[in-house]
Amino acid sequence: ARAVLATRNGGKITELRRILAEAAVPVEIVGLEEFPEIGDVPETGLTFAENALLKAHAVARASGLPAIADDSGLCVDALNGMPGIFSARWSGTHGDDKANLDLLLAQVSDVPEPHRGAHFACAAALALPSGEERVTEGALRGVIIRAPRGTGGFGYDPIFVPEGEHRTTAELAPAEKDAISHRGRAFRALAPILAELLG
Ligand code: ITT
Repeated sequence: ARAVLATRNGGKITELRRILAEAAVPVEIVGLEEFPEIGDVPETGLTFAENALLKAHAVARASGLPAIADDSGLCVDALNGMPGIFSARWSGTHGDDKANLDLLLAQVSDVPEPHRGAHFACAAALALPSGEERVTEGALRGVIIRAPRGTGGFGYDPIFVPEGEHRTTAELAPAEKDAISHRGRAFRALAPILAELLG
């Protein structure tokens, strides 16, 4: 069966293709670039799960194919869980990873080490053209460091060190990040559902 990956975030696309291939999901993944007529989906939900489902349903409806979406972000304890669902546009410019990361670092510059906890969260959604839906979630706890390190991953990876690690998620090998990441966890939980409903 074929399914559309309902995201325009290049970092996510790379990771999702890798995670789904590793999980041996019996589904052919098609990119959104095959559907240029599908515009951006307004993310008006209040949670990662709501937004992932909104994106998946909009793309399933418009494409006529099952759609898989990811809504994710970084929740910082000292910022009461922000940027959270606003992570992609925290600086005001959607998708400007560098500006988002710099603003976040400035906002926690006065926060002492014991209070620099945070987690990445990911909701993985599947929607069928029939309206049927499933959603799974994953998280990764860690801390926000003071200066960026590493070139892997995307987004806030250079300033996030997972619990029990000394490297940032931008310093991990791709397979190491997938093994522990919010996205790896959410999509490995979705994999058997994809196999059951689409396989
Ligand atoms: P789509 O809606 O097209 O999928 P988007 O970038 O707008 O793309 P989100 O609203 O889910 O998607 O925002 C996700 C943001 O959260 C992303 O831009 C990063 O800033 C951050 N983020 C999510 N997962 C991350 C990860 O694994 N590492 C670093 N930052 C991450």
